[in-house]
Formats: sequence, structure tokens, C-alpha cells
Amino acid sequence: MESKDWWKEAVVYQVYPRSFKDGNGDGVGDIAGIIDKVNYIKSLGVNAVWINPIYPSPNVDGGYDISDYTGIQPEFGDMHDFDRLVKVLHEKDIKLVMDLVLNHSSSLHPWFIESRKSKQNPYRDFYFWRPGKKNNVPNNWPSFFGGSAWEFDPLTEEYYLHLFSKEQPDLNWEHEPLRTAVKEIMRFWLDKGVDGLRLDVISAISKRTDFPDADTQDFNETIEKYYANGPRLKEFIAELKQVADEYGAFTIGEGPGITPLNALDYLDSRNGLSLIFHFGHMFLDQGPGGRFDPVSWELDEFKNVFKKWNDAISEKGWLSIFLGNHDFARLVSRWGNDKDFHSESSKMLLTLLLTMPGTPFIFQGDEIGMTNLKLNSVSESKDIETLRGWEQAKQKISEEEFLKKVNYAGRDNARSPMQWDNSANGGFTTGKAWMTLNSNRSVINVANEEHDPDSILNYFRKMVTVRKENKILMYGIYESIQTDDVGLFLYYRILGLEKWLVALNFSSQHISSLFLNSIAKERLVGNYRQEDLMIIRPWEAVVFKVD
Ligand code: TEU
Ligand code: CA
Repeated sequence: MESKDWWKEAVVYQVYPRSFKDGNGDGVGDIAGIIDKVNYIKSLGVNAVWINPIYPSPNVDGGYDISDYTGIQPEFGDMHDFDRLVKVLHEKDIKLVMDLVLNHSSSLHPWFIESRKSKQNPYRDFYFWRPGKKNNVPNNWPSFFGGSAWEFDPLTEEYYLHLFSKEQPDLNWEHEPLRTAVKEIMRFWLDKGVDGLRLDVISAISKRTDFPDADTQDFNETIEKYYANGPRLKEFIAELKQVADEYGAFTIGEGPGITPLNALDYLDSRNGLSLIFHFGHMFLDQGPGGRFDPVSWELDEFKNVFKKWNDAISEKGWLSIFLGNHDFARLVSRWGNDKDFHSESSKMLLTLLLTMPGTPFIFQGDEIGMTNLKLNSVSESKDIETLRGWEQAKQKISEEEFLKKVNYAGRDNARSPMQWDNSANGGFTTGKAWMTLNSNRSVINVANEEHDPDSILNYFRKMVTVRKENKILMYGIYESIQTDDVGLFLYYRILGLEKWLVALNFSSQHISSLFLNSIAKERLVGNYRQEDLMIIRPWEAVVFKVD
């Protein structure tokens, strides 16, 4: 049951370097800024930090278009700064997880510059090149960022594949020299003391390389059937795992297209990854058109996702859990009520995050209740997915209508600078911030919450301690509870003879639950100060000990 794997008992804090803290006043977050805030990170009680890509990049997609896999983006600092970061984190007993983007590189990477030069170039097969069909794209695959997943290159008059932007050509994992090069990149960072790797879009490193037309219009279905879960996936994952095992390194795969049915393919105890991020809950409010086709979501669907994934993985693998990251809206705005019950619903969602089975990942700013950003024009967006989405949408809807979707589901929401204090730029920078700051930064910030015993920040710290001091929350089995209490999410955590019950109210209503009132229980912790054993209040979270 209990194991030597540190990551099973960890809480991981995700830092989006560009927006975390600016150390040199140029308006862009950097490594020096992270070092400056390591004591704050330590104060959260987390055990590890996952930082988004900090490699040289033209920054077409927030650094997920890498042009040099073994360097540091000059805006973020240099390798000396990186070495200092590793040292400072390790001195504070905090692990470092780096983000490796191995499904695609930047089109400015030397490999691609070579590859496109000629069909005979030694790097040609590092990427997927195909002749078109009657002067058209090789198939009907759409890009994540709109338009075709194929770009014509006049130099050799062929098309290359890019599941994301045309500046992010897909790497051809079928080609062994590419896999050898990737393994060297992993060793470079693991030799520098990195403790783990977050593997971007790892589900797509083996895809349908016969490139048939997609037979569906549903984008998430297309990912699942054609882009991800390809025939050589387990083989390629096993090769990565072999390198990770040379260092005892932790690996977490990010996987659009991973399903409860194939999840264990990624998590094989000998040849698989430590963890995966699944997106079962993260696409609930996305219609067939994807992110900018928002649909309403039901709490029952949300609950079912946790049950389904727990049933699929908990026996033989280890779950991860997250409610937000740099790719999604702020958790309190998306799943909670950031208007009338901002504090209660933030704390309720953090309770879910820290009482569910699996390693919790908290995105910077969610520990203080940061909310969605309100863009007033598409041109304010810094996100290629929004900008390209508007290129597609502008043919059909007004900018105002599109902005409603962006302000609900767009990735800028999570990427506005971290809010540290009441000073001009929320303490993020002394210069001009690279992107819009949230207008509520003078209210929602670390300084305002640091010494308030009732703040979201101190509730988060308390819940991290509760989790780390109680093995039941790390190793206990998860049992969902079905009642007819609309709005309530109830589940047990059971370890040996110990049994806890978590009650979460996902509504603004007071709920008197017959089920809850029928059982003997002792309140252990919750997001309301006063105890009320008979009524569950709006957005209330309570953890009970039950006999
Ligand atoms: O995201 C890939 C992915 O899972 C997408 O569903 C993601 O949510 C993205 O926003 C497209 O909708 C990873 C990174 O997390 C993301 O920031 C990058 O843009 C993407 O890969 C390409 O590297
Ligand atoms: Ca800077």
C-alpha cells in the first residue's frame, strides 16, 4: 500500500514562469523571480514544483514550440540561473519537474530547418512529410488551433504535419534517430538534477501514420481515434521509462485522448509512466467544436468522471488530480461561484483537490482564489489558441459574442500575472507586465491573505497539512456516495478501520440531507468557521470522521 515513491505523497505546485514573478523589471516572469519566491512556495507545504517550458522558443505557443531543447529562454535567464533554481529548491526539499514537449518542436528548431531543405536531408524523417492529394492537403485532420493540421512547404513541394500550430511541426517518433535524440535531451536535464518530467501531449507520439481521413466531426473523438493512442505507443513510452529509470525520475504524461479504457496502457508498472493527466472533467463543458463551443455541465457528470477514472486506475496505477492549469479557466470561475461565494467555493474546490485519491496539482494563483480575466478585445489576448480561434469564428459571430466564450474558457484566464500584493502591478513586476493583469489584484493577492486566518491561502495550507498528516487521504480507497441531494458531491475515503466522509456543496443553496443527518459523524475540517451538523451551507465543504 505505502510505497517509496515520493510523488504518491506529494502535492505539486505548477508555476507558469512567464506570469509568476518578474525578477529584473522587464515585465516578463523569470527564473530569478521563482528563486525569489521559493520561501512562499515552501510555505504552501507542497513537495514539488512543475514549471512550464523555459527553453529557447519563438514563443508562438507560450514556449510549447521549442527551438533548443537544452538551453534556457534568454527572457527567463540563463543556465546559471537554472542551476541556482535546482539548488535552492533542493535545499528546501522541493523537487523540480520540468515540462518536455516531445510531440513537436518549433519550426525554427535546427532539425526542422534541415528537414525542410530537401527530401534527402538526413533530418527529413525527423518530421512527417507527405505529398498532397491533387494539390490538396493529405487528409482532413484539423489542428488544435484551427485550420488544417497540414502545411504546404514550397521548397520541396510537400506538406508537413502539425497537430498544433504550423510553427509546431510534429516529430516523427517512428524514426529511431529522433527517439535517440529525445533520450539524450531527457538525460541532459536529469543529469542536472531534475527530479521529474511532465511529458506534453505524450498520448500523440504514436499516431495513425497511415493518415486516413477522420470519420468524425467531433474534435475530441478525432484526437482519441487518430492523433493519440497509436499502435506503437506502449513501445515508445517504455523507451522513455527506461531513461527515467536510470535516474529514478518521476514522469507524468499529459494526454488528450487518453480514456479510462486505455489509461493503463500508459501506466504499466514496469514500462509505463508514474502518472498521467486525464481530461475527463476538463472537456465536460466543451461541445463538439472544442474550447470555444462551451456547453453547460452537470454535477452528476462531474461526479461520474471521478468515479470512472478512479475505477479505471486506482487498482493498478496512481491517479493525478487537477482542476485547472495554464490551459484552462480559473477553477473558482469555472466550477465555483466567483461572484457571491468566491471564498467559500474556492475553499470547497481546494478541499476536493486535497481529499481525492491521486497526486494533487495546484496551479499558481488558485491557492489564493485568483479568478478569470476579463478581456475587452480579442487583440488583448496573448494566446494563439484564442487568436486563431477568432480567425475561424469571425466569419460567423461578432467579437462580443466570441469574447464571451473566451472570457469563459480561454487560456488567457489562467495566464494573467500572479497577484502578490496591493502595489501597481500586483507585485508581479516593476515594469510593464507582458499581459493584462486582473483588475481584482488589489483585493485578491498573497499579501492580503498571508495573515488572515480565514483566507483561501491559509485554508489551502491547512488542507495540505491535513492531507499530508492523514494517510487515509493519500492511500484510502475512494467510494462515491449516491443520494438524491441535488448539488451535493459526497464520497468516502476508507483506510483500514478508518472512514472519512467528504461533503461538498456545489450550489448556492442550503441543503438538509437526510443521508448526512442519518449518520453519526464528527466534523474534522471545513470551509465554514462555525459548525452546523444539520445543514450543508452554500458551497460548504466538510470532512467528517464517520464510524
Ligand atoms: O496541451 C495539449 C492539450 O491537452 C490540449 O487539449 C490543450 O488543452 C490545449 O489548450 C489545446 O486545447 C499541451 C500544453 O499544455 C498546451 O499549453 C500546448 O498549447 C499544447 O500542448 C501544444 O504543445
Ligand atoms: Ca523578467
